[in-house]
Amino acid sequence: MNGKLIVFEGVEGCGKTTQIQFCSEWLQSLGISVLVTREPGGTSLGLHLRRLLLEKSPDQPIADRTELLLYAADRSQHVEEELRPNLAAGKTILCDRYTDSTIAYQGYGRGLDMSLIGQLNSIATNGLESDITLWLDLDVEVGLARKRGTSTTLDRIEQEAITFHRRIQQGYAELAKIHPYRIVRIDANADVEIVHKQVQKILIEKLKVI
Ligand code: T5A
Repeated sequence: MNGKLIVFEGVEGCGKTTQIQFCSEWLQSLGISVLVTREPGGTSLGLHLRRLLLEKSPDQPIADRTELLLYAADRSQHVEEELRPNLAAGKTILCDRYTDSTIAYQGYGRGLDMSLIGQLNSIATNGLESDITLWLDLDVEVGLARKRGTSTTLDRIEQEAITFHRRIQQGYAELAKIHPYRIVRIDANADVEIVHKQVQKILIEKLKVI
């Protein structure tokens, strides 16, 4: 594959969407062909799954393993319909969340079996890994406060207990230790422009984008 898959990860409100927008504009200004996408919801089918996953329905709670399977279904469709064809066409893909989200949220957060998650990630991606994953490291309280500042309602997962979000944060820290070459930590507490400079530096150093 000629293109590059750059994934942004982190807890709720850590600034992924903001940084992906900045990064996309920067890369395009360099003449690089960019695709911005996300999980869940990077395809038409995925948009339906995203709604099922994130809308809060107190009468119909989603079982943890069902949730895991829905994220895997979203990813499988996304990889086949968007990621592989665009990588083959040489695009640089900026993806909001990928396999590490499932390990962090359904593994560390929900406590589901890690080997089961590994198997499902492998089936859903058919072996497609990111070229680099940028982990925007931010305290969960700060991220949730940012979300509350901009939106009147929180989605099903954002409404989970703070202990759930802390386990996810811990999960990302452990994943970054386990995969030091693929996952790069970025301090997401800084101003938007400073975080963007860190993103630029890492992409220049590690992916030689310029
Ligand atoms: N999920 C997903 C799983 O459980 N398993 C999986 O396998 C996958 C793929 C997705 C949900 O699904 C879960 C994780 C999530 O709960 P989502 O709506 O895509 O849901 O939620 P998030 O990915 O968390 O995206 P958010 O929009 O909530 O957060 P972002 O994109 O990280 O943050 P952003 O850029 O929107 O910024 C939030 C606010 O902070 C401000 C922004 O202006 C905005 O107001 N901000 C800053 N403020 C100060 N300083 C900075 N540096 C700032 N950067 C941004």
